[in-house]
Amino acid sequence: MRVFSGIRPTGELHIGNYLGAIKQWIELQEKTECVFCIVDLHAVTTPYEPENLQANIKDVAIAYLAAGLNPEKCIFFVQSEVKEHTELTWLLGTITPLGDLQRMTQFKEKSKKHKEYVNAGLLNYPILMAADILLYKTDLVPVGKDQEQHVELARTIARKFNKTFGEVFKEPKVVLPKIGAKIMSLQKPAKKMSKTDDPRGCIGLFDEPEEIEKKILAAVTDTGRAIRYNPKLKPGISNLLTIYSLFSGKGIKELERKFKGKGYADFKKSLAELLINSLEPFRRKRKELLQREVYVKEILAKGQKRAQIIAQSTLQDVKKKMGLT
Ligand code: AQP
Repeated sequence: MRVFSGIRPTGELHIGNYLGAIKQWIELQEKTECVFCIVDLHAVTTPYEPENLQANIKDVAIAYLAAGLNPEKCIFFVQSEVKEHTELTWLLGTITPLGDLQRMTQFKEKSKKHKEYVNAGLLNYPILMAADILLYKTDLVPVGKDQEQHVELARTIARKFNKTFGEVFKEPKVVLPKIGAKIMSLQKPAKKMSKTDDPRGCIGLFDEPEEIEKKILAAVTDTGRAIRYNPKLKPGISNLLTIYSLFSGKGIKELERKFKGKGYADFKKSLAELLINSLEPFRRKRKELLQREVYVKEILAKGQKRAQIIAQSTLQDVKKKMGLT
């Protein structure tokens, strides 16, 4: 069984990225072969500052390590350093119907958000993601809910390639966490927590205690007083309960009982304390790693070499089947 997943270096990672994706990765690296990528080529499909990109890549590498990825147990590397990703993207593009790309939710949402930046790269994003996944003959793709549709498309592309040219790819399966697949913004609980949205709606993995407290106390709640899980009627409190449950390991029902008769302020204070304590080891580890730039670079270089061996072999098969060699 091989696992593949990635994160865009578009800003500080948040607890949504952690609960939706990284937390599963950490469990999976103990059980099976894992390949994790910093997907910088995906990051340039939305507006970005070229002068900050290298620093953002380094930040994500440090975040991966600080959150618990173990380079002895998984491969991790920077996407643009393994050229096979872009070559396979081109080849897969020739069998991907335009209509499939145009109906992708993320394309529609990001096109609406960045009206001045609706580029062919944004449209082709899912083909690059399919190439990322299929190059490693991946079985499982642990991601948050927002990426499920893209993994579905990767399956469709794999099937079509195998049928047209002969068997090369596996059909990858998405792995979503049972809870936490979509952590919502603290300010707009109808929208997902996102790196590039309102920073007040998002708890960074390395936020300082004062910031965490301020953001949680200012989180939008709902009418009424009860701490009850009901995403339709009480989206704000339900999102906070989900976060509480995932960081404490306590079930939602247990938390409802614990906070019965208490108000939102008590609940939020307790959640802020829990998050400050839970994220403390991440902050500490990150501070250490910031001093070890050479070590981080070596890990990425080693990851690149290991990833490339697999990627080259798959691309060779693909080109042979397509009559290109
Ligand atoms: N709110 C979320 N809840 C659960 N999972 C989430 N993920 C993202 N947001 C949430 C998961 O994190 C992984 C990495 O995401 P990404 O960086 O590749 O891109 P994204 O989905 O576009 O994340 P952001 O934070 O919203 O970034 P920006 O603002 O740059 O667009 C994925 O597995 C994703 O599902």
